[in-house]
Amino acid sequence: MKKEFHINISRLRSSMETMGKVGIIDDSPGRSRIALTSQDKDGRDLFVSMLSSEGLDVRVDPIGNIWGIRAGRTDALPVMMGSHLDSVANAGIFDGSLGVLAGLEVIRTLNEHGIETEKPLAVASFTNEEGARFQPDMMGSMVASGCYPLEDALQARDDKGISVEAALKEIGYAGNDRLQASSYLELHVEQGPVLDREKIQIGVVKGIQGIAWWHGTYTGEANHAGTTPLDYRKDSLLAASELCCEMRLLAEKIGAGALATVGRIHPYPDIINVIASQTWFSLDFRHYDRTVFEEGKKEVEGLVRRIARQHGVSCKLEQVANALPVSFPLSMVQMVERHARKSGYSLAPIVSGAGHDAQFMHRMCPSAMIFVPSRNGRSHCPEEYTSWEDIERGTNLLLRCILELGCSL
Ligand code: HGY
Ligand code: MN
Ligand code: MN
Repeated sequence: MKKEFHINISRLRSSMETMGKVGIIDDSPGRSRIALTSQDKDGRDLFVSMLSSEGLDVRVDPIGNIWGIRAGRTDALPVMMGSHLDSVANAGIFDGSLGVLAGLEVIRTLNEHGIETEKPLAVASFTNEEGARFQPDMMGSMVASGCYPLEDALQARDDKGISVEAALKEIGYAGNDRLQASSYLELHVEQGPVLDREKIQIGVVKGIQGIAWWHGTYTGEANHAGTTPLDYRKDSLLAASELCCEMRLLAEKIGAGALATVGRIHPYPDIINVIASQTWFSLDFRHYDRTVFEEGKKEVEGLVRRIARQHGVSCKLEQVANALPVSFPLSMVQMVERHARKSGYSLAPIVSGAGHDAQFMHRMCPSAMIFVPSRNGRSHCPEEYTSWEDIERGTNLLLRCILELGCSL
């Protein structure tokens, strides 16, 4: 009977807290490792140094995904763990970093106990999961899984017109390796309120909802705020503001968990006494059911056009992300559930509201996710918090599953 062994939570905590210090800008409470910025580079460099000091074979692919490989008895495709190190602005320390550093902790634990596996193991950090600067989000895993052409990704541009290709070269992370895996498992904080509210320790993730993003522009007429009668106005900002409210009403009308968000809105010229001639906005629509997701996208696009007509402004709409809803293979989900039960953890099935790299690794190989609770459901903010006891449970569960997938000897 093999002696049970566990991960080292203080070692994992120290890695998480060290990574959490990377990207603190000025005295903001959060860190910002926006994809392909110097702060992201600092996080990447730290991760590469951690992989190298663990003796892993470090690889980088043409879209900047980084992974370290631990040799197995055979040269089969590796069992991969991972997530992302890029963040939104003013972020917490858990989103993404947990999946990457917990994967490293699993490998450190196996090295410490001299455990061999049939299959090689790997831990990855995917490029631009967040999509905060370059769209689409989950860019690195989309390209690696063949769901998005590398060329299109390299040509994506940020608000300043800088391309992914130029930014990747600037930070020195344009590689030549090819990322492949025989199975993929991602540990992540829930980023929602369910597990924390129900006092459940482990979320057994059945799937991930669909995500659609658009960039839109309303174009009206600049005019004087003090002389232009109301019925003479072609007010792009008023149209975009109505769209914000109508997007919320549309999600309520579709119901069954539909979510619609206007996260960004920029009027031009953005002057107190000028009616905005142009207003740029972003749209985010999500649903877990494929039919509702497809229908909902059409309703969003119809809503944008209807409001343009009502306000006498023209509209331009470009879809910039379209991640379909996925359900993970039953065998993978049942493996997570089985090991969680065996470990005596409370558990519940859950569908992920947030997008994750597993949404695209699922197209490459059998994939699944493990969730741990987010206190008060907060994420994408410095208040993001998960207890170290929850993280220890989640990482030990990741270890048990990896021993099964890797066919430990
Ligand atoms: O938007 C998302 O759900 C992901 O964090 N990119
Ligand atoms: Mn994430
Ligand atoms: Mn995120």
